[in-house]
Amino acid sequence: MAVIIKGGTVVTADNETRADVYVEGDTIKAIGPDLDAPAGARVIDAGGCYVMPGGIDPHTHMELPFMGTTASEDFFTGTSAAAAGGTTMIIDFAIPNPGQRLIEAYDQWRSWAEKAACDYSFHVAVTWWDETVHADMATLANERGVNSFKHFMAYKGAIMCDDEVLVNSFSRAAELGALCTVHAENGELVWQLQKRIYEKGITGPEGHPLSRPPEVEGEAANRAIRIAEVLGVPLYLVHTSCEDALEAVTRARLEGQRVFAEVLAQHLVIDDSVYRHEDWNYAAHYVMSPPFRPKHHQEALWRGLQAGMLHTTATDHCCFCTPQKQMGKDDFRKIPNGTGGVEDRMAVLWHHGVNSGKLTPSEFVAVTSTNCARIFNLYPKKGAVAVGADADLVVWDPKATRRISVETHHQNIDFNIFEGMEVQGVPAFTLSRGRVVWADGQLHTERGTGRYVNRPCFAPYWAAQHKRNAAAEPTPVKR
Ligand code: URQ
Ligand code: ZN
Ligand code: ZN
Repeated sequence: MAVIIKGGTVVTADNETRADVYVEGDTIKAIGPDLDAPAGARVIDAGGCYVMPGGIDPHTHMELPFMGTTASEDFFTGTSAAAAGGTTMIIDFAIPNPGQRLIEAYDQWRSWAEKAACDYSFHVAVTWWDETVHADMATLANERGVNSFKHFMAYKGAIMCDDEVLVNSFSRAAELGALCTVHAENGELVWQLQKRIYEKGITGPEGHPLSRPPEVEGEAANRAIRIAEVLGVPLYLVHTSCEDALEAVTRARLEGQRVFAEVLAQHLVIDDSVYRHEDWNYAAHYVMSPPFRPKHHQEALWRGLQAGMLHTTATDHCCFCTPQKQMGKDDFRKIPNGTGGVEDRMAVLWHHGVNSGKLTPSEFVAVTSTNCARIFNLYPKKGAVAVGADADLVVWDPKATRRISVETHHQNIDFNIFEGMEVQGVPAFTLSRGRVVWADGQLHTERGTGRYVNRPCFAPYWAAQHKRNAAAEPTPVKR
């Protein structure tokens, strides 16, 4: 299948150029002014539009088994909704139960993802430790294209890592040339605060943010950063939601430590007033961790994104419908944690980021696609408009408007956290490896056309870094 995208302005993380883009099969074949359309090629008129790399969402949880239920969005509906919003790749998570072989969990998630409609990859969580975990991390890193291992510092009694697991796993990742990622909340503090708040008689969703104040995230962020610093392993903080965690990232980066940080689109525009809504169901739909914060944290997060201390944007798309949220009707601790957003991330960021002047179109491309591709070693296959790159592209119409609503979204959830938000700037066309999967306001996705994407480790670089750290190894005093 050949497609030529004519008359658009190509926007990369580096610049904007008026150019046509010619696609043949899965890849971009030519970029330049006034390209000829070969006979039979589909012609897309991109006049007045931007042509950008398809979005990459580095943080989703399709069909996640969690807190006694399973997320309502599966890999087909979730990647279709992503395509409707201009995202053409997700990085999801294979999360073993404590005691379960990492390889077994990875295989489980791979089988679930075969129905995907756009490309995907997996971070693999380390939720326990013994020699088999040590071995499985090598198999995943060297043979399954996994270069990032996730650690939940929250969720005590379920998938939480203590410092022993963190130190063992971070050390192993350093040897393998892999990246460590963390959900940074002090799980013990959360556990104790939840209990105290519940016993005070606060059982509704308003108890959720009270049990996870910003300090709880700031402590864990700093602890993970310091452990990574001592062990010489690169670190990536997921869903950085508050000033406390951002300050820890900023300090480390200013000292030259290799720390990256992610911010969710929703944490940039939604504040904690949602938890005080009179309707229980409404408030419960915003129960996710870390929670939504007081407004001043959003202003700090926008500054962090502009300053390059936050590198990627994501959604942590983890959907639970109202009946599922009501599992916590009498106890906020039992409300399944998670919100949707994979379809709305790019439009929300364009409207509140580019239209407001906070981000240039190139910076928008960097934080929605290219930085993620570079950090997770996908670039330039992904995250680029370049000859030879995968033809994951979005034709972005900066004038078109949309009112975000559960009535019109393609996500498999009965609520939209951005309900009623008017945005200007939406995808007119989305291509997934050369297939037009979104056009004229209609989805054209097909089950199973998505492919798993290998992400090789950074062994050469990190091995050198590791050797450099090793050079500083102390030697015994001869006595
Ligand atoms: O913690 C996560 O990232 C998963 C379990 C989704 N839920 C959430 O509240 N963020
Ligand atoms: Zn998390
Ligand atoms: Zn998550």
